[in-house]
Amino acid sequence: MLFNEKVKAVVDRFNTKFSADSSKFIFIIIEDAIYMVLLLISGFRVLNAPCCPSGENGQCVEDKTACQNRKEYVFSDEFHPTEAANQIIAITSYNASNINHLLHSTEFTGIPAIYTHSSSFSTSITCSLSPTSCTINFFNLTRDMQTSWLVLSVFLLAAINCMHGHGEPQVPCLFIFGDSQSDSGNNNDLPTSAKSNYKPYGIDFPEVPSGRFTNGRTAIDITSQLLGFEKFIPPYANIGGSDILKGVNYASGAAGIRIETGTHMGVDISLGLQLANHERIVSEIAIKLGGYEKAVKYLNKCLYYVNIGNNDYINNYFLPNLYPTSRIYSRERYAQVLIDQLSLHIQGLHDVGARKYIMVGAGLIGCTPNAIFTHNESSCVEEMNVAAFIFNDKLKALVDQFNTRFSSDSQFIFINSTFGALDSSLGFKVLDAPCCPSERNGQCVPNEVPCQNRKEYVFWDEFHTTEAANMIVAITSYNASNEAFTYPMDIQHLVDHSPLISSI
Ligand SMILES: *[C@@H]1O[C@H](CO)[C@@H](O)[C@H](O)[C@H]1NC(C)=O
Ligand SMILES: *[C@@H]1O[C@H](CO)[C@@H](O)[C@H](O)[C@H]1NC(C)=O
Ligand SMILES: *[C@@H]1O[C@H](CO)[C@@H](O)[C@H](O)[C@H]1NC(C)=O
Ligand SMILES: *[C@@H]1O[C@H](CO)[C@@H](O)[C@H](O)[C@H]1NC(C)=O
Ligand SMILES: CC(=O)N[C@H]1CO[C@H](CO)[C@@H](O)[C@@H]1O
Repeated sequence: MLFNEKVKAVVDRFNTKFSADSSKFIFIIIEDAIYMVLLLISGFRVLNAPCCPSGENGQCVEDKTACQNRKEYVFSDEFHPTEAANQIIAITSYNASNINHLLHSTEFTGIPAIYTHSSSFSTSITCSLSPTSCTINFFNLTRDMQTSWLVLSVFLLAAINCMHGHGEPQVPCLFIFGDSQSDSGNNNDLPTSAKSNYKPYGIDFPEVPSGRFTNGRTAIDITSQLLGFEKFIPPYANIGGSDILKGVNYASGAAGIRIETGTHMGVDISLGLQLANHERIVSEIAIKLGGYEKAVKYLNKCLYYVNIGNNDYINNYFLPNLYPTSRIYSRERYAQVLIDQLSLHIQGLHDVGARKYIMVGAGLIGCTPNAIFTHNESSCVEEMNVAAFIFNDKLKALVDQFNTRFSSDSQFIFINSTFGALDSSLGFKVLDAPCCPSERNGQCVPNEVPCQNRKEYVFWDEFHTTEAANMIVAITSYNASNEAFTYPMDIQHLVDHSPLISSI
């Protein structure tokens, strides 16, 4: 930066000195943050790893095969940008107005639709080539653009982290508990119909269909990228050669807090079993680190993401022909039973070192295309949404209770998944129909061609959201200003928060 300032001064000086003979000097600098925003919305996915296997000197190893998806990589080797990244630099250097053009272009992947109506953003971007006041201008958005604002500020944040973090995530490890919203392959080899390792699932994911129940990345995948993890957290079922010290994903499609939830589709891994799997991983970590106490101390620093409960409604309570719970419990009572059981499991997690928790509430389960179709209604099924609201109120209260009880060593946050509509203000056009042709069970029909304009759909299949919707959720959970969405703080602040760690 010091160097750049001096170069700029030299350019000014030469332009004055040689003004008589029509010499002209220009100075090109794109602010890191702006550059990163451009990269992100242009569809780059890998920001801090090289495309080619690189040697000690940072250059490509001779004759090794490079990555296939080169347009998604910013770096070709450990130092040099890819052609795709060069293109962004060249285009914007040639004509700075092209920055605006890029931000509004539909040819690019990413989620540019979000930006189409934030006009004050686009004006401010133009000024970025003289990087002084731009960040201030980002804040000049009207109230009804608040969500876009959140999205923008986080992009910037992610950008800055990527630029300065260089591979070190903001937390050393992330453990994931949940259902199909977070599953990344744990159900692939289970005898169940609740699996998604077939096309068109994963059509926008770099590899083959991995077992994610969406077209691309899940919300927690994106969150992990915002946190600076280079690789996705591996599924428990296929840890392979992964580094379990960075975390494990235990989430299982169809699973719930209750053990019987979702079992009409086959076997799943309910929250209790996910916890048992975690205990096994903790033992392995203890072996690696040389003792249980050392392991617990390490595990204190990790993030624990718990996103479960939707299936206890969708694949239990609201299937009265298959499960008796709705005859046994009122909605109020059922929510309490779920929260009591969740509370016990969290206590178990705390016992093995968990200190920083992200507790995600139930979503608008009455607004899934499946709920609307099967109830033969034209809009959301209110009865289901009300059940989710009751559950969420109790979950938020549980977060308060834990924050009080463990105030000396732990921090819990609650994420309100019913907050904020994913609607046309964010560029979504289809809110109530799935992008992929779906089967009676609500999942995509194998090998059918899905919709082209996937960024305009909230739903991928009849239950699960698209990567575009997941992106909004992840970004707003990461940096939000509204207590109705993240309570009492967002993920970014949770990461920074340091309770008196290391109490065993
Ligand atoms: C610069 O780009 C903008 C938007 O893409 C375009 O309207 C304008 O004509 C271009 N200017 C020049 C000098 O090429
Ligand atoms: C900020 O917004 C106000 C109100 O819309 C507008 O008058 C002003 O010109 C904007 N400032 C910038 C720098 O865009
Ligand atoms: C759905 O509702 C419409 C109008 O109320 C009715 O005509 C139709 O038969 C219903 N379909 C099913 C499958 O229940
Ligand atoms: C979640 O957000 C919705 C919509 O803003 C709000 O009605 C509800 O009270 C919130 N729930 C909690 C538990 O904060
Ligand atoms: C880096 C960044 O964008 N952080 C923002 C997160 O959101 C808060 C408002 O809630 C802003 O003040 C921060 O600047």
